[in-house]
Amino acid sequence: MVQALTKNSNVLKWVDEVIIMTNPKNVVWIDGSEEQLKSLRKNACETGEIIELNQEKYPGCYYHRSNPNDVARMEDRTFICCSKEENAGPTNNWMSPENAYELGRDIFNSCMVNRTMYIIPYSMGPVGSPFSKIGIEITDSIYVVLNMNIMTRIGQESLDELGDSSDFVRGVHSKCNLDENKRYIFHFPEDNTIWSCNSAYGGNVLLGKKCFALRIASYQGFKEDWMAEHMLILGIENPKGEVKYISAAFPSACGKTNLAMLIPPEGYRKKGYKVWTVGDDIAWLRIKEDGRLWAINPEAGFFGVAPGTNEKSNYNAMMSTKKDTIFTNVALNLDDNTVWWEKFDDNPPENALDWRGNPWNGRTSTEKGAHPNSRFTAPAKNCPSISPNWEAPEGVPISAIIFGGRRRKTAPLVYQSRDWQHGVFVGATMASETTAASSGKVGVIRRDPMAMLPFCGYNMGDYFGHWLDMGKKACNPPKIFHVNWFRTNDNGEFLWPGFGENFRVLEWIIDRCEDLVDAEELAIGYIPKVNDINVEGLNISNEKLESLLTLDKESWAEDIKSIEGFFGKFGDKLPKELNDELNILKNNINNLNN
Ligand code: GTP
Ligand code: SPV
Ligand code: MN
Repeated sequence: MVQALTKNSNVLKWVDEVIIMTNPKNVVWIDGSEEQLKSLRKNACETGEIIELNQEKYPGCYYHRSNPNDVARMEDRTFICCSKEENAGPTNNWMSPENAYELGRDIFNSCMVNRTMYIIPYSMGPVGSPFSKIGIEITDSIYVVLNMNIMTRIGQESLDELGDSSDFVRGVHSKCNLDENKRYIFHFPEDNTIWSCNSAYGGNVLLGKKCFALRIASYQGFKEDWMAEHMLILGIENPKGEVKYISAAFPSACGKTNLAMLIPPEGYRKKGYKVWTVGDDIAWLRIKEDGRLWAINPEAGFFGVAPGTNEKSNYNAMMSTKKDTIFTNVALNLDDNTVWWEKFDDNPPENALDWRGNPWNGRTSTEKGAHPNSRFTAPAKNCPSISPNWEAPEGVPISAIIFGGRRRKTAPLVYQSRDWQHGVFVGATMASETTAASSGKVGVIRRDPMAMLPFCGYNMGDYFGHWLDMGKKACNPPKIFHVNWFRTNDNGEFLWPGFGENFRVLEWIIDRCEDLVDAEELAIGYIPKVNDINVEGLNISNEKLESLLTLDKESWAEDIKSIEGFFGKFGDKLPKELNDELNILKNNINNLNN
């Protein structure tokens, strides 16, 4: 028997159960040492699971291709397994814990014969922070170990932090045979347990991320008075050196990483403005004695969308990937053993392999070299804009919360909610076009409350109630805004330049929080006066800006119908306050005269 890294009997008993179920050839406890990681990398290179990249250009970097049937989260295979179906709610797939455990046991049965089992203890959040939580993931994938090492804090420290406690999230993952028909991601919020089988990709298998830090943690937060949200966290430093923090919830592949690492336009930089990155995907928030919401980033790395990322669009993300990074499903340049993806630069490689591993010529091929959901896993500490407070155990105080999605029309560039309750309504009625981050059709508008539709571990009606409650408990809650970088003209072109220029909108948001700028109160909330968005140095006509800020009665009326349909699903679970807000919106839109 291998030497365990802990004497915690809760851990040892559970590990034994999983060993009996999966029957591995070897068992390895991950202690987090560089020596152990080195030998795992070597091993994975020998089997072809990962490929070592050009170590001069990309020191410490590796390349991985997942099975072509396994390249994104699978929402239709993701289940919340709580005892009562009602508690999973109308937006989640539900399976009873008995059935899910039985099905899972069947699939896991002896699935690790001839394989090595890795036991990864990890902390979500800086080890020792009062916000942080411990998880243990058991997996048969070295790729998972190496990614978890970047995305979380793994190893002995986390076990030491856990001590004798039974308060840890139990994750079991096996690639099994990557059989799509037997692929399941089961969450048991009542047991702090996650079982994932037949996948080896991203959010399905890095169990600390979406499975724990959102689905399980959202339920823990509901029970324990805190919040787990699909949000980036950033700090804006003004020329006086004061930093205000903002968190923002956008659905998958809708711009969180980009906004979190934004570089302000030149005019602002010259004046001394700066953006600091705290997190790019997940925030855990708690109310402190000062009545404010404080947030930590529970992760330690970025699992970012590769295509579209380049030195112009997101310099800080590009720099984050220059060392100790794993690239998944991008193109492999065979000439110099480096990576490439769409919009990486204007110089696609001619002698390359695409994300499927087929020969690919970037100059002549009509196919994409990288999968649209190809990703980099990069350590947060590599990021040039990483905040000096990104690991502060007490978190950072949040001044504003921003919701946003991809909307061709309807939602204006930016607006502010009238108060917390209205802000919760704005979040609860968010909608966005689907993206390649999840399998299924891309570009379809769906309602995605707080960008949490695929990630809420309990009934979303109760989740809305929890949001309302938290606003009542915090005597100084953040102001709530909504943005839309994706409005288009009749030709389908984006009206707003986006990316770094989004800073102009953040400035208005911060000024609103400080009462430094006026606004117009319209049907949906407070909208900027056209002259209050600073467009200095930006080539955008007043006409265009006005069109970004207008409300179209017809499309809002349509949206209201869709909201009514969506809210209808929740029955009694929908908080009355949200219906009140819907009625206000209906009245206001009815009274619009365009
Ligand atoms: P997940 O990691 O899936 O949660 O995604 P994310 O929300 O972090 O999205 P990310 O920042 O990776 O952006 C996804 C896509 O949106 C990329 O292709 C970007 O190029 C594009 N994008 C991001 N910001 C903007 C913007 O301001 N304007 C426009 N037009 N596109 C943007
Ligand atoms: C997302 O889809 O929102 C992601 C990528 O951040 S994954 O980790 O696959 O969920
Ligand atoms: Mn995400």
